[in-house]
Amino acid sequence: MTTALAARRLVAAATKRQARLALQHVRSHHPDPMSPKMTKGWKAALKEADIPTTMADKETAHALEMGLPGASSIEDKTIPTFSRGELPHFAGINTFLKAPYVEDARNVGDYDATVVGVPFDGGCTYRAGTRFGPQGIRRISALYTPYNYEKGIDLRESMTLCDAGDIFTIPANLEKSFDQISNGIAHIASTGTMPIILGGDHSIGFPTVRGIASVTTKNIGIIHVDRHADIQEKDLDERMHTTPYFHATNLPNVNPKESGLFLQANLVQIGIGGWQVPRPAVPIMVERETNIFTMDDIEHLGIEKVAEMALELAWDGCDAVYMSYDIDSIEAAFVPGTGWPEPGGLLPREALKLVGLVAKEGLCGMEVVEVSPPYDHADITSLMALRIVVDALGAMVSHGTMGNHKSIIDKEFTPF
Ligand SMILES: [Mn+2]
Repeated sequence: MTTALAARRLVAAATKRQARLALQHVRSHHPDPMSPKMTKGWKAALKEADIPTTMADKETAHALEMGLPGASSIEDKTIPTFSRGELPHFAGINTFLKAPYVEDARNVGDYDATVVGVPFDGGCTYRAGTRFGPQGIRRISALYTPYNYEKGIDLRESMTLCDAGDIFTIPANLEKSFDQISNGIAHIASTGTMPIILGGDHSIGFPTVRGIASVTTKNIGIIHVDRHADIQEKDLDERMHTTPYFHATNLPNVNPKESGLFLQANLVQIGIGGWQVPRPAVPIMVERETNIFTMDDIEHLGIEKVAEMALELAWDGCDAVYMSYDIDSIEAAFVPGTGWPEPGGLLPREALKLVGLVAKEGLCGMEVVEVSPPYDHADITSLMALRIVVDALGAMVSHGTMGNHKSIIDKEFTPF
């Protein structure tokens, strides 16, 4: 027998075997051979064709104009010589999502949302390093496209985003840094653009909200996701990252309700628990009736229910809601690059679900805090923080609530 004939017989035998196996594996319980077309995955695929590429085309043309035509051997004539815009993902000067850098801070109002870094770790009571948080999040954001397959949206086509760089913080001085931060955030908010703040430790949670609250007469509710309560008056004799919600809920328009003996804060605290909640925080939580959901509550009620209750409580008597997201609310295994890691928190899928549900009703601003790149591994903590931001934006764009907060800005910017 020739080698060729032997090979043909082997192939024939293999084909028969495969046919036999295929018959054995017919799934009788499968409801409908066409049902894969019923999945969200398939529907999302179809949706892509409906999304315009107007802004992407504009960006490509701009990149070519700025970066000069590519070498003659490059077949794709949209590729410039100097990388400009999104591609390649590993190249370029790294703003957040490679959004335009707005050097003249007076121009942030030209955009729907403005990313601003607050590189500050003077409020850390254990591990520092969050001064590198904004850089860490920006660096890994180069990985992302503005398109989300499942949501069927492309941020580039449905909103405008810029990066205003960082606030000039004063490393050794909390109070001066707070004033700088409030100044910056008040300016950003006063222009009508939505501030997206990349922390920084959580001490910035007070001056960020103070900045927004200063340009409106309306009431602001806060949804605070964290493993820690962050509501004692002082820690180590200063307004450290364990204290922002004591001071934020002292602001007149962040604490609008009076119920009985107590001033009831429009603060909702989600994910609180474990062995790191300082006891001095707890009586304040009780006194101000902050609305507390532990991980057990989340397990018992489910993420959807918790989000629904949080929205109801935060919006009650308020005209806008701010979201403060502490990355340490997520299970420590997923966010090693943070100051006070605590096991037993949210899983990434739960966190993203929660953020999407909270943001869909619109936010007047948001922050992601406590990312400490020096303690991170393979950028995973920064990546998670990036997802929190883009998922919030995605939810707002999907639900048409981006820009809704503009109506509350009714006071002129007054410097701190
Ligand atoms: Mn925390």
